Amino acid sequence: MVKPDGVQRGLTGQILERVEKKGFKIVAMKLVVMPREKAEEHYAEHKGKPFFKDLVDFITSGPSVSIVMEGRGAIAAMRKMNGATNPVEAAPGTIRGDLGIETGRNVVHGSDSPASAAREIEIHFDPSELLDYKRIDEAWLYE
Ligand code: D4T
Repeated sequence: MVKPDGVQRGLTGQILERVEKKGFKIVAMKLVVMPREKAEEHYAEHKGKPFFKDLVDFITSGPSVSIVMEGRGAIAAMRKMNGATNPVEAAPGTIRGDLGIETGRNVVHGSDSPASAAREIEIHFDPSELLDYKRIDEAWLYE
């Protein structure tokens, strides 16, 4: 997900470009202002933590771009590409390392396991919004 700070700062294109250039296939994508209930469900694991309200306020504060992407090792690779949660600790070359400063404005979110990806996809998308197609470069991306 490109969070509202990423959208407002005009970073959506370059973030999606990194995903596409890496070779991952985007199979669903939408621009939405997340409804509060969905945001609370998305961040359910953080309920009760001191930053929960600010996090939900922020994530619902404007449009965000949600995508579903696929590829070998996609979850771990995307987490690495996103960089550490705190952007000042994120390595240069990562999205947060290159584009962010504060944890509460860390530009992107990525699912951290197949189980959380499945859970989050269900929150953000209807199954009919996930598209099944082949990228023409697949034969050159995979052995
Ligand atoms: P997300 O979930 O957005 O990809 O971030 P991470 O997986 O890298 O980090 P997380 O779940 O620990 O935190 C979720 C979200 O909460 C914000 N946050 C986090 C915050 O505002 N203050 C904090 O102290 C922490 C730990 C940033 C990301």
